[in-house]
Amino acid sequence: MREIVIGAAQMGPIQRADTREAVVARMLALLDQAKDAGCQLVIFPELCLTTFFPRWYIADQAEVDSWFETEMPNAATQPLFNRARAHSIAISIGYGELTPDGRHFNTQILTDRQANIIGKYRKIHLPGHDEYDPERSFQHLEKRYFAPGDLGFPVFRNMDAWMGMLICNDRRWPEAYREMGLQGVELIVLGYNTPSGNSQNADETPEMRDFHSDLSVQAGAYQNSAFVVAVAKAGNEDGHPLNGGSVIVSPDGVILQKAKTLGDELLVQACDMDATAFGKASVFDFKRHRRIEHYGRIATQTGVIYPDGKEG
Ligand code: ING
Repeated sequence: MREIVIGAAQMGPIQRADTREAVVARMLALLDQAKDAGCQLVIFPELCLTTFFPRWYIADQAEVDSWFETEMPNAATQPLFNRARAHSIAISIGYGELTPDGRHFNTQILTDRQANIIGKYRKIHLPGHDEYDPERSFQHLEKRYFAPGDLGFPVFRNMDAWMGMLICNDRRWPEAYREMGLQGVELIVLGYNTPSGNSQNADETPEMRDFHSDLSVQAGAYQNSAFVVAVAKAGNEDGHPLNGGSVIVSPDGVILQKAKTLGDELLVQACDMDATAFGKASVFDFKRHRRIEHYGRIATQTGVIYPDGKEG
């Protein structure tokens, strides 16, 4: 039995005018609540220190950079790391990373229970577009503000388990889970900021987008026999609604906990990492069942090429 009591710390909206200090105060409250609930690991959302700024077209690079962190921890987040260490709680947080050599990433880090950063992931699947798009009801400029991640899909040993991270749109791509599944991952943690509407299809409902989020995460968990914890930043940010619906999903793909509000809300679940073993030794025993000689396209072809040779 390798039980980890996991907290999914969903966060409500962060307004463009909110300070990092005000946000960290909310995160500290969630961390204290997690301590009282017996959590040993707490997951915070994607870009959890700021509003979801890719919804805004920002021409001035200095203003864009103001949404990023140049070091982690830093003055604003050091209290969070200190409290996590005091509570002996490992944390995972998402933030905009500006590297010393000027590269911009949508990043998630993972610590051990002494607040040492033991893992970093940089978002690989960047949705949206890179130029202002007047056709859209709102912008989604992740391809403008972030470079694709350059760290692959690493898996880290933490708390006697194999852990990996994804960020938001990554959860829609089965290849992302499988890259970690092939490293024996037992727990995948991810944060997301998912607009409640589709900027290109006014008919798509928040319920449909919640369905697609759960569908993706449940499939990823089941097909790789791993726990998946998906944590939203939710609610109305400056008039732009984000979906909530954070979930903790079992290696069988079952939703064990799901958030009920669009605010700061902690889900808590004791997860036995040994529960991942049966799936990995039976239906998803990759070594016994996979036939990689037939999977060539997945790793060598980017877009659609029809049988008649025409490109999609
Ligand atoms: N947000 C959304 C997400 O992948 C999106 C963008 C929503 C893409 C729905 C496709 C469909 O959840 C981020 N930040 O990736």
